[in-house]
Amino acid sequence: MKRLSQWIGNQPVAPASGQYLDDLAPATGKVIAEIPRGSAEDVDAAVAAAKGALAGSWGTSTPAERADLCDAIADAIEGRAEELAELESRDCGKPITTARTVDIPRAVANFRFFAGAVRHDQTGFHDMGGGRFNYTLRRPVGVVGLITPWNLPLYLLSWKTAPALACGNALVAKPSEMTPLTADALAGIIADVGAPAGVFNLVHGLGPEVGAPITTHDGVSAVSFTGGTATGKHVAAAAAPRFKKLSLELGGKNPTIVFDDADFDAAVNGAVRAAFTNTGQVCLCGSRLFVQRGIYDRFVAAFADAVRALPTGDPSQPETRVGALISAAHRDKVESYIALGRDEGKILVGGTRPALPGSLADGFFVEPTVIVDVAAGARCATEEIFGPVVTVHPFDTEEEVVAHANAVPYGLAASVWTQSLGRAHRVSAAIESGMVWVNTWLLRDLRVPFGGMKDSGVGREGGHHSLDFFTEQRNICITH
Ligand code: TXE
Repeated sequence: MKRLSQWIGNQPVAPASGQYLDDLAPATGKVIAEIPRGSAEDVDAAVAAAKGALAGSWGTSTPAERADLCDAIADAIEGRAEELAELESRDCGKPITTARTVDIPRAVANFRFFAGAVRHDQTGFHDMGGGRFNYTLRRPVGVVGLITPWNLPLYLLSWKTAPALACGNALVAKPSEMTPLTADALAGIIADVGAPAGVFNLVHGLGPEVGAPITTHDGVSAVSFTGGTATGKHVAAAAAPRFKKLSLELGGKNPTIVFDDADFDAAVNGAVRAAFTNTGQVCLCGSRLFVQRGIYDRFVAAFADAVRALPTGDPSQPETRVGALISAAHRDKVESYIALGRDEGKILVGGTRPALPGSLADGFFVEPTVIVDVAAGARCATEEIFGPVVTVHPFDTEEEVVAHANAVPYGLAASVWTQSLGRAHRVSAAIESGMVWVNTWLLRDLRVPFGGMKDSGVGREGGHHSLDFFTEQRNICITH
């Protein structure tokens, strides 16, 4: 059994508490590792190491040097891609194919992208005439706290680590206690490729015991958090009175909207992908499917057939599309919504646990589930479930479906399927969400603003938005 360490100043160290927590494999329910039960003392040590890095050579590093470091990290992740994909799949219960094709390649891309971003960055120059002008410097924020969830562990940790490092900050990162393995590997990689000690520190442990001390620590100047909306409220309340920069990427209850002029087969495939990628555990998943009345019956039949055909079960098998849920507690939550769906509507597909052989029998699996004949305002259709469950609703008009789309507290993402150019623009502009995909879903360009509105979060990351978040822009006004 692997026992992990904290990583402080490039060294693996034991937690001050001397205590460890179990890390389970969701596909079997078995303990696969022990992780340090971190505490405020470990966070203090990590912040001190980070400050030490900023006071040393890292504090005067150039963008080109930091870009080279990010490229070296990308190369090292790429060199260990298969090993990391297996770790991620085992730790999350996610299909190995998802880990191989989405999680790990994206971690590589994040480091390469932000290496390029700081190499090519330009800052402002404002000429007032008459020998008066302004120029803007970017400077690192300082010590930055990164708090990340369990659904896309390395993907999201690297999405924050890469720009934060490229901008010259020193980091204190806290991965989810449920998925620590690839974060541990990343800390080792960053030390191995020669990052100065203290630039990247990793503190494992529980949210209230490690995450909370990061958000309240006076030495931490900015916090980037991805996780649940309820936790995001705690993080915001802790960070606001201390005037920390804050980026919050929270939950979603995203609509997939299919008009009767859509490319039918593409829309069916897109709606399946949107609902069930990563076993429905992506904040961007389309868990509310609205289908225009003229094609509703035909669409629901084809959609249900496609969902029944999704290979569900052993995450280590390359053909598996739907794996395990992250934990027994999360499966209980998902099943409570399926029970609610049975009362509020009708279960058309799934709704039960799959019968799986051997050690998988103790895993946290639920069949991909489709709920129909349910009001658009029902609880199972408006509250975040974060599992392989989708509700399907007919609609008649654009106005009606936009009203449904906007009638939830969340505003993260949407996908709209139509061949009408005018309708695509009208509906996309009317939906209250940070991102809308038209005739596709989860097609990502790392330059664009990524984030949500309403209860889905505050702030944007991606491209120069990440550079803006992870730097302080300082304007210098000069006359001569
Ligand atoms: O997330 P948490 P959980 C949603 C999804 C899910 C729900 C809860 O609906 O069912 O959130 O998931 C750390 N101060 N999403 O409970 O608790 C925690 O240790 C500081 C959406 O796993 O928000 C972990 O590292 N940090 C989401 C991180 O916060 C705290 C992805 C996220 O955990 C803390 C995951 C505290 N007081 C879940 N308490 C998405 N947007 O993709 C916990 N943490």
